[in-house]
Amino acid sequence: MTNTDLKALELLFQRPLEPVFTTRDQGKVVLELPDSFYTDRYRNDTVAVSNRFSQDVDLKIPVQELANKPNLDFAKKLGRKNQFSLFNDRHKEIASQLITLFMGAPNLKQFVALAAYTKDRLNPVLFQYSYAVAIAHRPDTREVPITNISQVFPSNFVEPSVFRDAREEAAVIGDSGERIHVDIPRNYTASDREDEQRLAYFREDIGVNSHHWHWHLVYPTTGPMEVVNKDRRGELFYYMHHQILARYNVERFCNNLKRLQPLNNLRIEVPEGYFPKILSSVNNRTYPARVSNQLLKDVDREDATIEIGEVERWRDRVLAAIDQGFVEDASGNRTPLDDVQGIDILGNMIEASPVLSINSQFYGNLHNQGHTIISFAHDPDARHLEEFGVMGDVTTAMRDPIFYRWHGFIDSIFNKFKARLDPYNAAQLGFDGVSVTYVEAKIGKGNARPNTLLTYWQKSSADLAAGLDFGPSADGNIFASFTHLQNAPFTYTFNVTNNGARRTGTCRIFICPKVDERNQPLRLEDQRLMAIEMDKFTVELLPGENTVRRQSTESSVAIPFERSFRPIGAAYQPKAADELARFRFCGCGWPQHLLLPKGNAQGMLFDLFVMISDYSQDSVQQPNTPNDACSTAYSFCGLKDKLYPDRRTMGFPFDRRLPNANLTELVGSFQNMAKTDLRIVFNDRVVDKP
Ligand code: CUO
Repeated sequence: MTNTDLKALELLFQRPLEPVFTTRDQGKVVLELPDSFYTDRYRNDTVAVSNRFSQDVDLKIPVQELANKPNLDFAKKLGRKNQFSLFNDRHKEIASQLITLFMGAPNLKQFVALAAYTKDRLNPVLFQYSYAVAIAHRPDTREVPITNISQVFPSNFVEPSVFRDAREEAAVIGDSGERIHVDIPRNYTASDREDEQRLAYFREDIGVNSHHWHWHLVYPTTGPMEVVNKDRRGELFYYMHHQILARYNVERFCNNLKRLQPLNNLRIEVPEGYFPKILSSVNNRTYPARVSNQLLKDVDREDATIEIGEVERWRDRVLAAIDQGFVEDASGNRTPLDDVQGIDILGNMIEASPVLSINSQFYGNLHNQGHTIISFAHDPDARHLEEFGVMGDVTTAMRDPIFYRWHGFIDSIFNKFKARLDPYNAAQLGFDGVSVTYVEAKIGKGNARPNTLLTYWQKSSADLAAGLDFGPSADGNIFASFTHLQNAPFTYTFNVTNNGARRTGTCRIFICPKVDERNQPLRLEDQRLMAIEMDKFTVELLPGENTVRRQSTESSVAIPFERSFRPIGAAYQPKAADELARFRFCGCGWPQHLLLPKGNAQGMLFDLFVMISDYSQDSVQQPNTPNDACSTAYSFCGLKDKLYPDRRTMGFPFDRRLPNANLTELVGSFQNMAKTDLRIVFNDRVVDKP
């Protein structure tokens, strides 16, 4: 990146707790601040401090004086050492004002100045979130890569003893090339006495949690309208979380656990406890735990108040609206919940976005306040001065088994709405003259058995240096190794006959579990709700026979490992323009290493389903905006500054009831669909990342 202002912006993601005047990029770069930017603590020492940190740097980036210093009183309620929650109304309001302030900076230099000035005066998590939202949405910061949250706040993602090891390694071994990779232990949150621990590899995966953070960053609920009001955002809230649940349920089957129980009763004890053990870097305390069999309570604290009864009232109103088939705004105007707009209206209303909800006074704030009640279950009236648990924070919520139970309940509301719509009919499902005659998924190029896919453990490493505040700075990266599920890359091959002129179709690939945890066959209705989207892409069909090939690594739901965990620093940035464009990623996307569920040792059985739908019913007329390099995971994340690129409702064709009794019949009735049995075999060994 040549422009030093863009460089400065990238640097502000590093070392979130350190003052802005300290060095960044492994001690190589420093921002030169106007004296008036120094906080009171350092105001009398500006010369000494800036001299100290500007020795031995390669680059000094001057920061402009601010035309007007902003009044930051609106953020005072959230202290620098408090936890920040996107589910908390007051915090969201503060973030909204800060995002508006950042978006309003008149040019790049003033944005850099504003960010540099505010960073040391605000809660660090609030700053990093609002700052990243602004970077993702300002037209002049398109080139700035958003540093992965697991690298900005690594303590939210990994077991804390690793930081002691990392600091020791960095302090003792000067040359970063000689340092060993410190090991992040796995399976450290509970023993196997806790059945839910079988899913820890999924819930506590770094890529899963950083995806979730990034999704909520791209789709905030508050802020300026141009940031919040995105095409089909309410529907995507439903769909992205619905897919997480489908995957979670399937993952449970793979581990001999039964389907999750939606948390539809807030008045009985919650059997699942969770002891996260991770540290919050803002206050250096562990996130509070929730004991087993905790009863949820009304929350009555200075930083949050919510009664369970209120959440239940909102739930009942939302369900009544679904049963009636319409919603009402504050003036009593009715909007029907139809098969196109309905799900989007419900998504924004249930999540809820106060600025997009059709009537937030009446339908309330159901999903967010559920997070709040659960996250304060251990200290609902703050008598113990504890902050919220992991459910209060989008970077950590997916670690807790209860996340899936709460979202399972939210998902059941959306599914109820979808079940009220007519089943898809032949005109919607079919594609005349197009037939899929062969389906296969196969590992590698050699003689692998078709339709047998493989998962295993892999040991990889991520660089934690950017987030190690007050750690060693002048000498390079600090790598931590961690073990995660991985799948052997594979290729899909489909033969498609086109009995007409050249035309375009959309290829939609899903895997549906065939059996439950007891190996019992699932009904189509269950398969439909647990169908996992694997990929979606456009295909050109020539007249006659066509062979469609697609790599698993090209999936429209996932992003590659390297995008989630790229090392920090100029040395790691590609130089060529096209590579740089690809590198300018958005970190939103399901981690490629969890594209496949784990399967099991015997080989877990799935239906691999493929459908070629009629592109003339799928296509979207895009506004004329520049191409975007973050398009890889568009099924889950949409496209930056563009419309969602598929006109069908998300999850099509499995988002609504289907006209057949089972999947075999469905595929038999529509030539443009096909399926085959697929086995996913899990091999219980750890392989080092090549
Ligand atoms: Cu993503 Cu509840 O919406 O955590």
